[in-house]
Amino acid sequence: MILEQIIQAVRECGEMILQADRTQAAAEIKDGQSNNLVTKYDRAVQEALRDKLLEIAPQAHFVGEEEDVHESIARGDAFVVDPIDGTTNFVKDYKCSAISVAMTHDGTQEIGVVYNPYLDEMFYAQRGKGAFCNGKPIHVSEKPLQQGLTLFGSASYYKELVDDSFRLLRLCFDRSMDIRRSGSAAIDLCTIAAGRAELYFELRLQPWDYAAGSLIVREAGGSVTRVEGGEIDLTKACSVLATGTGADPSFLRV
Ligand code: 2AM
Ligand code: CA
Ligand code: CA
Ligand code: CA
Repeated sequence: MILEQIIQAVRECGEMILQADRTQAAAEIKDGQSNNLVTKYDRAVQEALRDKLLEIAPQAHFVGEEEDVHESIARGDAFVVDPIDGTTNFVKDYKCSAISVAMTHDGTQEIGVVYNPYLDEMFYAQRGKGAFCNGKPIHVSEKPLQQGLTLFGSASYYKELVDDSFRLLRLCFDRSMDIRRSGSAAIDLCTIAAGRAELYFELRLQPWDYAAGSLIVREAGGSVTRVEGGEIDLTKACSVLATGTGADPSFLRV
């Protein structure tokens, strides 16, 4: 079964994150931005994933965050991979990062796997077959936001979005019990999928941040759209809003 094979590959690569030599985790700056980091482990995990995943499905395209050129996922099978989601956390040894792998067919997610090696939590979903964490079915929360938690990503690396992010965050803060910020979009999406929080938003993410997690949320019964409404788009960066069944996010759109 391809799902089990992907899970096995991701689990093995999770071990690379846990075993990383902290003295070797020197961060380089990406795209000339001081808060945009990459380490040799981002590249090493991605290379290991590429080898393992293309052995499982040699016909598939491979799209990874640290890849220089991004192939199209529009036709056929493709893997959309974030080797370490939460690189800043990894560099800080904050112990909140994940591996995110989606498999798509003709541009639609068929399989999503997100692994948090620090908690040994393996989240996965197959389209139409429900969502699971470590073998147990998971479901989103039914609670209204007033009895819930808001998760957000600050999109701090897109300066033009910061004012809007914090304006929306304030709206959520006033309507929920409290707010949380993990630093990993993939973990945030799985936190919604597992019913541990009620609403998550971030104003700009890349496809590898949400390709797997968004399928897991939907298969857990939740909703994933853009913040402004409309479908998320796996071919480019977009905003992401994920909710359980009890949270009404319409206040974010006025
Ligand atoms: P990353 O760690 O894989 O880069 C945090 O708000 C979320 O945004 C993380 O999932 C992080 O993924 C993602 N992100 C995307 N671009 C980023 C950047 N330039 N700097 C920091 N986080 C970024
Ligand atoms: Ca990421
Ligand atoms: Ca990453
Ligand atoms: Ca990154």
